[in-house]
Amino acid sequence: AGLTYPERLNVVTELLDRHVLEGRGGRTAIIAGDLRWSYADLAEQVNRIANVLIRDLGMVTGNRVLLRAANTPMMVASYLAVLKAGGVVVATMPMLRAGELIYPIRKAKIALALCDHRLLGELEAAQAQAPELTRIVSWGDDATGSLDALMRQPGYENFTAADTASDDVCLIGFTSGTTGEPKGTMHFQRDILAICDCYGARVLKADPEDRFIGSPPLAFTFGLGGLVLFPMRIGAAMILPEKAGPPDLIDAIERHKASVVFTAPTAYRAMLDRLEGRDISSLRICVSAGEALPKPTFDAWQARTGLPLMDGIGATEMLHIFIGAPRETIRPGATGLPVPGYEAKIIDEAGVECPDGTPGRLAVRGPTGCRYLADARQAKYVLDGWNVTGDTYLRDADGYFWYQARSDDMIISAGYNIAGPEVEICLLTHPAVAECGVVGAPCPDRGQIVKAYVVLREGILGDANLVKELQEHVKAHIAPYKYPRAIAFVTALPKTPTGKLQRFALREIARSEA
Ligand code: 3UK
Repeated sequence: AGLTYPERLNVVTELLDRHVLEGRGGRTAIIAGDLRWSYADLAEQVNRIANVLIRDLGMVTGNRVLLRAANTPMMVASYLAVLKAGGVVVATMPMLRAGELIYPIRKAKIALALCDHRLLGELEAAQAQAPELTRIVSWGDDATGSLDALMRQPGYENFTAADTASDDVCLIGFTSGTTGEPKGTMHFQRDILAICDCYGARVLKADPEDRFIGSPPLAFTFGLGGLVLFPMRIGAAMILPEKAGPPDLIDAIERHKASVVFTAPTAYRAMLDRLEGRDISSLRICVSAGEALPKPTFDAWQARTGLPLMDGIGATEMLHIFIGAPRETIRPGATGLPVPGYEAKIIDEAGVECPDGTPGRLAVRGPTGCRYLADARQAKYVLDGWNVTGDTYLRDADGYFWYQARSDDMIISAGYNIAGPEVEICLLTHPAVAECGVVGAPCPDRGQIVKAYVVLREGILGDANLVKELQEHVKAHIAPYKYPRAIAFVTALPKTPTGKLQRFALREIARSEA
């Protein structure tokens, strides 16, 4: 994809300052409720924060800075300010508790944090147990010594970008750690441009008049790319709703005429149930990532909006999406093709490439991955430059990649290998089912049985008849041995902070219920 960047590169010069220098400073960068920041406004806020970092807080190039905030304009400005000052961003999900904040602080030895004052409590509680964190500066309450007050100092409106190398580490993204301690994945200044120039330019293909919106937190690289980097690379606007649950997302799409949306399959399903009488016709590009996109969800969204959902698999390790398909080449049910600039392959247990059509482990190589921060697991998950994912996939004869399951989510029942997601997809085609999670439950006879946890649509009662009906539904549509022998009706499913179904938590529940 022709990705050569100069040896010295500060990504904020390219993403932000260039727009101002080239006369696009008046374009809208951020829309948040009634607030509008032009590119010039944003550039000034970034400069002010960068000056505070260097002049008041003693940050030097290469220092790591923890950020803690929801998706707000100040979060965006702080993020870019750390990059412009040559620091390393460690952004944390707003919903993390003190106990979860300690790990990244200690692992990355972070001395300085910037924090929205509304989220200070948990960070201060973490600090009590992580003495490496010596300084927390908050914003939003305009207190003495707050970031707001420091930013207003005279002469702070200009700032010269740190002279960073294109391969200086500039962000550490922590994985959600569903399979052990979180892993810190390190990314370079140039990686940030690379995702814009690969996925953004070649697959997403948005334009400067687009208005981007979505729900993933900016601390999750899915949100960072989709809501901040992709729009900025082309001078488009980002909409940052105060809340980002499905009803708020619909409100904000309608109010601000959003045209590009980034969210997870669950949110698309939840939005579908709430579109009655709403006008979301401003949308033209809808990206789904974070979890497998079931074909029934693709079909329902297309039937309702006329738009295909653009599936894409990404990972914190790779920074963003590395398999997806441009709108004109989408194959419903498949994740897509390697994003230009990336290579993907399917390997067996021995690391040998599988023939087309045979499921195996997905491995990926490209410009943006993958280096872990001080982690012995590098040797296990990065082989010869290939990042070995935890996903089972197959490639068809045309080169499209089809998701099967997380490798540890395969259910083995009476000798049959059953992919939980396949059963979930089938259950989702039943009109009573809103959400579901399918896992293996221990069984003395069969080793495991297929057990489904089902959230029903509003107003539907889960009884023995419905259990029977759902089981018959599965048997009628996929191989009968895959049917869920046990079905439990629940009001909600366990999710990670990044919105993924926690199948391991369901497995625990299934084990305790067995
Ligand atoms: C799963 C998918 C099937 C898959 C992410 C877009 O999700 C992101 O990063 P994480 O590190 O998780 C990675 C894992 O999530 N997954 C993501 N997308 C899909 N599975 N189909 C999909 N479309 O198990 C993968 O290994 O949290 C997504 C952009 C940036 C990201 N960090």
